[in-house]
Amino acid sequence: MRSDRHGFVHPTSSDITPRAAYEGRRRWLQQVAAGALGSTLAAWAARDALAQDKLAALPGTRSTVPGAILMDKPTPRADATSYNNFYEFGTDKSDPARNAHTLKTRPWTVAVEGEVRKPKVFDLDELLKLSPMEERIYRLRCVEGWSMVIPWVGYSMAELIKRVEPTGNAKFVEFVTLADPKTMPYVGSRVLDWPYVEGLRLDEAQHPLTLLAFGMYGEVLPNQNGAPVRLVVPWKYGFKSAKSIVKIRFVEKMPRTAWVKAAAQEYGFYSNVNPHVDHPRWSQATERPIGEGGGIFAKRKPTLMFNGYEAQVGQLYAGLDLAKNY
Ligand SMILES: Nc1nc2c(c(=O)[nH]1)N[C@H]1C(S)=C(S)[C@@H](COP(=O)(O)O)O[C@H]1N2
Ligand SMILES: [Mo]
Repeated sequence: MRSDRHGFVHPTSSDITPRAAYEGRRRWLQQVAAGALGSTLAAWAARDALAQDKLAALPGTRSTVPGAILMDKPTPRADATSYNNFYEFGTDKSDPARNAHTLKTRPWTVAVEGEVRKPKVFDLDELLKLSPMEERIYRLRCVEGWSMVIPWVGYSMAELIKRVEPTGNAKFVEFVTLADPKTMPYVGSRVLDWPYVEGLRLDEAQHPLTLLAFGMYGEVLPNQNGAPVRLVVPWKYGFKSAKSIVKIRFVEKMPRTAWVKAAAQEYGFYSNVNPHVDHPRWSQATERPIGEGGGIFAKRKPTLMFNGYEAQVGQLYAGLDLAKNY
């Protein structure tokens, strides 16, 4: 089973498991039958369920990292928590909010290993206390062409990196996320090669804007947004921001990420937001802000180089051909 970047499931190959084939076909039939109205109703149902959620408060002091506070109005929380990409829970935007209640976020550990002098398995409570929580308002730009403005809570990934002391051989950082078929219904499918793996160059991971996030909107992360801990890399397309991380590996070679494995010609390792380099199937010049009304007819706005963070991160790529290193 494969889905395209618009979330439609195409049940094509014959080597899929019977269950995945059944679910894929059923979903597809539902989508065809229900059309846009069905999706809208599903989104409303998910919002309704969310309104009853009680999440623990997780405040953060306003970050002083340059570029960390975007002046744009944040996306309404109801949109940021009901329009998601988290393929472990389904490929529809409304699937994660509906399905991710099965995710067990405690106990939770994150193993930090590989080319480091001090490898360590961190318990979530240790990670929560590792460094003071900051609030940061970042734009998240999905490769599909939509964007949100989200007040995250967390601290710089650099805080964790300095505690494990990378060796001279550490050139890249690999982020491995949970792949539990018991709690994640789509991990049995072939939508992606699980676990969802992402990666950064070490200097990108060490950049102060690279955020290890534990919360949003002053509360702990809702499951569908990547609880209990995720990455947020604001100058890269949203898929670099791996959710529900369980392992962080420091390595010498460029990691093969889940999206590179799925379609290397479409999703490169760097995936810096770049309005001048189009995706092979669509333009990246503009984006649709979610939550400003108008649905799919909402007014699009220009996408900015490095998602607006060029002043802070442009120098990381001096001399790199960004059309080749997409
Ligand atoms: N583990 C995991 N992380 C993931 C994804 C995913 O499918 N699985 N989707 C990515 C994509 S494509 C985007 S746009 C963002 C969406 O984050 P949000 O739902 O919190 O806005 O999460 C990213 N992280
Ligand atoms: Mo995305």
